[in-house]
Amino acid sequence: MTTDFRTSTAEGKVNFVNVYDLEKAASLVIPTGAFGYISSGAGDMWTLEQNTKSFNHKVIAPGVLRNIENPDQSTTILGQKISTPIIMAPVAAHALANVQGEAATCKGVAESDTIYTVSSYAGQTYEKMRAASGDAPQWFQFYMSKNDDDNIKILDLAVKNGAKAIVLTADATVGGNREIDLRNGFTFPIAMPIVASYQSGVGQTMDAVYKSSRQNLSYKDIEFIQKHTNLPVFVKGVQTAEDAEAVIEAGADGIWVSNHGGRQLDGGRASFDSLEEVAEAVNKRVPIVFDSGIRRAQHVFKALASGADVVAIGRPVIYGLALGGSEGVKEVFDYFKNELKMVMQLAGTHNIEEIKNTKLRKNEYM
Ligand code: PYR
Repeated sequence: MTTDFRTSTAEGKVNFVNVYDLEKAASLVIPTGAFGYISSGAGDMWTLEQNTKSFNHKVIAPGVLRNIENPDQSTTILGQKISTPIIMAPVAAHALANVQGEAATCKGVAESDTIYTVSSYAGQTYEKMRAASGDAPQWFQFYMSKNDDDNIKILDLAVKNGAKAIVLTADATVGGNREIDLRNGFTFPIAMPIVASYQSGVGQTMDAVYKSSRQNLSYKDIEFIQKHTNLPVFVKGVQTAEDAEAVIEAGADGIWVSNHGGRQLDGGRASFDSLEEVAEAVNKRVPIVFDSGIRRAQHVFKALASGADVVAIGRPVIYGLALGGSEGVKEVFDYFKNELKMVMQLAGTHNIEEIKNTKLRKNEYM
């Protein structure tokens, strides 16, 4: 990190009522440029907004008299048992939000007994992240270099550090129109050690960072990653049945439905609106991860009932990190777990399988 960048140093309990309050509080402790980068979306931010609003396109029809005293929200993905169907999404440069950076997030996620996805653009080394997370499960989100020697080195490092899956990010080959970053003149104050062979990070705009990565991604990259890691490969950014079919045909081991948190293609459909179509095409052949727009546990419930096996959250965790370090991160997962327990009870579901088999109804009021 450069010395002139100052951000939160918080560690401890946050005490928030909901994620919207958390975001407001985080905006007061994260410097303007960094908060703009984290919180904003592309262009008019229409897609960013629809990501959360679109959960209202379907409603939950609760079941009653089902003895819902102790619902079980634990689940298994790729053979890994986790305490909740909510995992940590890949997010760049956590030290924008808290000087403790990824290590604190890794600790909070490990204590929440769920999966942490390491970003290619992490601001810390694996040594620091692993020291904080122990051997808790981690996946690695991959932005490919234009150069395959770099790619092999980056994948080797992920394998060496115990990655259980590789997430090939296909929705961010170039930067979205991040107008807030332009207005704030935002550049990264933090280096990116994992991809240092092709990207320094410090002083770079997001656009420059993306341009240094590979634009000509193709179906062949799935096999390339499998061959060099022997690990399952998720393709992240799938939003249509056609793409789901094509990437499964190309050998993908999992699908990650995402529009990159509304940060890329403004005017694109909300991620939740893509999910049912993708899940129907996948037809349980491979697991589905869903992200973009989750702010409440009813959103988690609706995503699972629409075909996701697990969901990933990003910004809410980064706000918890800003306000409370590793404790804040754990508190965000606890918030979602507590709320999901309540939603499961009120909906009359005992476990994740039952949520997945719940038939949501169309919203008749829109
Ligand atoms: C983002 O800014 O959205 C990244 O994925 C790095």
